[in-house]
Amino acid sequence: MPEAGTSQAIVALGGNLGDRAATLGAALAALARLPGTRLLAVSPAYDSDPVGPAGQPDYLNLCAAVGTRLGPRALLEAGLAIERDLGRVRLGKDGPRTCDIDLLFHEAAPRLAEPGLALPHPRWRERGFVTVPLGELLQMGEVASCPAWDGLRAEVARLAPRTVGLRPWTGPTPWTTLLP
Ligand code: PH2
Ligand code: MG
Ligand code: MG
Repeated sequence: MPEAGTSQAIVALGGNLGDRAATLGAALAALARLPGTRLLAVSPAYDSDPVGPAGQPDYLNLCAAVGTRLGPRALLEAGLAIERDLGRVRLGKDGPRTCDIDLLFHEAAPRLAEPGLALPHPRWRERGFVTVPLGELLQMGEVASCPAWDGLRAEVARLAPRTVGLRPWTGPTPWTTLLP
């Protein structure tokens, strides 16, 4: 049951430096600890070919849904703070990183265009490492029954599945302990 005053929001996580599964687990744990926030579902994870400058390690990518009382700006800034806490190194556009947390959708702000914050995320359709786990997330638990995502679910289902360069992750998934 959705709680009054809470909205669902969907984030995409990725990283390609250090112990990737441990880092994504720590990022999800930190998201789950935000005020008025709980983790609703985490998609399957994918080991993915890097998009961007050549010569960087493969990424680990997944999508997750939270129920939160935080608005989009507060959630975005909390995600950036978590990236910093996890020792994010920014090595140029599309360069290697320990942890990237991108806010894709927020139920309370279906469309938003502010400096540094556009919703839906303007590039969410462009990359299989987002659209593939997103399609799976939208079928999971409380996310599947959220009417806010009905249009999105239909749109993702119409996209050509872009699984090239994606390999289902068979390594550790420390985030499962965070789930209800
Ligand atoms: N993120 C980027 C650049 N390239 N490639 C993969 N496979 N996964 C990512 O998350 C990713 C990327 C910039 O955010
Ligand atoms: Mg990104
Ligand atoms: Mg980012």
